[in-house]
Amino acid sequence: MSTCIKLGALTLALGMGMGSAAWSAESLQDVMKRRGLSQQDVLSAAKTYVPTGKRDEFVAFASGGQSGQLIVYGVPSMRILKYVAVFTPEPWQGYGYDESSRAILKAGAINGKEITWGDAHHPAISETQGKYDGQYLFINDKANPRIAVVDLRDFETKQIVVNPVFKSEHGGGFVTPNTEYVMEAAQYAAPLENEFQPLEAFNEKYRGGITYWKFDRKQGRIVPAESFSVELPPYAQDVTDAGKGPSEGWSFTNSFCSERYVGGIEKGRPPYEAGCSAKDTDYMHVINWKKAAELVKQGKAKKINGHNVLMMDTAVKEGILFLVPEPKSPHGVDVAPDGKLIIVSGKLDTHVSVFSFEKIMAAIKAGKFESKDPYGIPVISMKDALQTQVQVGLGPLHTQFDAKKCVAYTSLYVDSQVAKWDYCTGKVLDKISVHYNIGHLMTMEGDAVDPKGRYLVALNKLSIDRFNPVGPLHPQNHQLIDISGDKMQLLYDMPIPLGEPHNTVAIEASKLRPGVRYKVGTDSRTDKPHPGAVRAGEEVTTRTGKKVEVKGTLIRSHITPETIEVEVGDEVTINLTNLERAEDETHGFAVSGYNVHASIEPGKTVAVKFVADKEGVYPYYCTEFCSALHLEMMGYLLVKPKNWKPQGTSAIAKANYTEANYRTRLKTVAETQAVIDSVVGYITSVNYKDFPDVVSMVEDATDQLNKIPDAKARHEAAAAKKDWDQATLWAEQVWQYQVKAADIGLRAKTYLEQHNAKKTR
Ligand code: CUK
Ligand code: CUA
Repeated sequence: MSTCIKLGALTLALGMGMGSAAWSAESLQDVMKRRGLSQQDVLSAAKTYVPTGKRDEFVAFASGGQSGQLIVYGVPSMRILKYVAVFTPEPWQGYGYDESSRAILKAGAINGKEITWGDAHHPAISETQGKYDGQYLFINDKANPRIAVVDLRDFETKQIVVNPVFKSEHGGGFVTPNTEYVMEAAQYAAPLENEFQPLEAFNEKYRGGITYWKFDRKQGRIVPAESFSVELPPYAQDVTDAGKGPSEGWSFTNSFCSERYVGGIEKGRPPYEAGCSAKDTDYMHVINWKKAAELVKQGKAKKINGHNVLMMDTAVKEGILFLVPEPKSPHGVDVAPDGKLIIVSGKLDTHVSVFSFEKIMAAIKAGKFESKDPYGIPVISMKDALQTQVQVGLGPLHTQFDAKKCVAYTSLYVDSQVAKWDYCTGKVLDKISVHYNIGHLMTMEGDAVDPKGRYLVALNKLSIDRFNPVGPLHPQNHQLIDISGDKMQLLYDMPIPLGEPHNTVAIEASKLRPGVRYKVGTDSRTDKPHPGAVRAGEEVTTRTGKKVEVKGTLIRSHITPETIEVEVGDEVTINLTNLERAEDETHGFAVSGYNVHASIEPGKTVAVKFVADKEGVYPYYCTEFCSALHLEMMGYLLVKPKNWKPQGTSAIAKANYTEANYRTRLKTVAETQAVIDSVVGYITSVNYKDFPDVVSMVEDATDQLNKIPDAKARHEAAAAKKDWDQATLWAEQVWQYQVKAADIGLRAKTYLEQHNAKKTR
């Protein structure tokens, strides 16, 4: 009988304990020989390998590029931990398939059109005094100018805001040192108003700009009404960075087409690539954002599309906007940890240019400008702003910093190399080849005021021959490099099967403190109590006109309710609360054929909504393998024809259990109780309270055991009435609760044995 087999398995598992590990007889040398590994390979492996049960020192967040997601992985193991759904629906997390997450995506609609993808480039972790604080993460969408907010307490997207004046952006996701603002610089110029203007009016009507999105840390949300933009010339702004330390209050934004070139290869005009690289220099925009914010408060901004824009003439008049020539078609702009230097790479130059903030300020103070641009913006001469230029190699793009003083790393796209150099002495210290065509690069907390060094990840644009071929579309290749010594050492190639990542940020793992459960009844997308939440025993289905609303619950291993009956054409809302407290006890919820899915983590409440527009029978079920009786975590949505009436004698078929069946169940229950008692006996005989993980397992098991009295009362009441069907099944339910408790108890026992728990009695 199935119950006996299951009970047998429990007893067996209990008796076996940990078992003994069977070690391979092969030695390390044997394995090296068999797999053709060098000493260097083995050393690299030892530097990246994180043994089972151990964790990474750093957690990296890579932008998912066109996938519109965020990729989370550990460093140095390079193990992928999660894809966080941001701009794109993601069914596992229910993102875009339940009501609250749909509302987040809907808020990102442009001109009333829902956009279901994004081109995510730059993730940025929130900062306090220029240090990563691990609370929030921001990421931009280049294609549809938007910024998203991810809360690192639960790694969920909480907000998407649409830029009110840009039609394209790129320099987005970067934060000011106390996360007062999230910066978003435009890219391809367009009229700020939502209107048509011919390309002939490019110089007069097309504009760039930079938006400073106000962030309310307490609410964990961007406040659009307190955000503003600074109007900029149509120079194709690019990457942005915030000043820090002495340069705090200022921001720096590149541009790559100060030629204001308009292409048209189909009309016989040279293409953009020729026209936008014709001049020897472009402009770095130097902006005093602190003062800009004050000017906006004083009412000096113009409302465009209901949004505050500080116009160029105001910015010039108030002395908050300056230009500095930089080598043509630059890409990266990176402020050094001390906030004194700004490092710019010209893609078509072999140098990195190191600008001095002090010199820029001196020129501004002295009113020493070489010219004004066509919009009247003062231009500081390059030589007045430049500290030094260092020849690093071909195609320099982005720069990151080391914990070691003055040490920087610059990616060389054309050379497919990383250059390590000293920005104080101007010396190149080392170079390493990467595979291939590196874009961004990342050191640990490498753009904060206190970089951690240790590792560098090269974000390569091409992987070509690095991995097993998987068709013409190749995986991305993130290469892990050890930078702790004088010479850089390549440790690991990591294929990323989602793209294209542009930038990545990594934080010390200890700074992240994500929760394991929500307060019961929480809407995770608003962080507020969910109106559809109910507690155990309060489950209810109500009808208002053609609207049917279910407020139900989930706990191993049943969904309450198990039947939902509606009439064709009804609008159905199903709210479900996960009553579990246990870590990792997520339930999923799907209804056949209605394109809804929810991921409901412990404590969370989620609603799915649809119109039951076709009569029929629709099973619903839990989609996470949550327990031994997971498959039984199911129910039926019955969509009945209009005015349907039951025909003849209708009753659910009886099982015809006997008193003997009931007694057998009771015997099983008693035997299982003995198993539970023995496990409880072991756990309480050791110092289990010293292990928080075990304490929460014990809590979880207790939750299950606490449900037994109710089921027991029911089987006893049914037995008193000689209703053997009900009596047997409620006794079976008692056993189900026992099995779950025993399962958790055994897990706790194994844990304690593996962690050498000590006998206390
Ligand atoms: S970007 Cu792609 S390599 Cu969007 Cu910062 Cu430089
Ligand atoms: Cu809950 Cu499967």
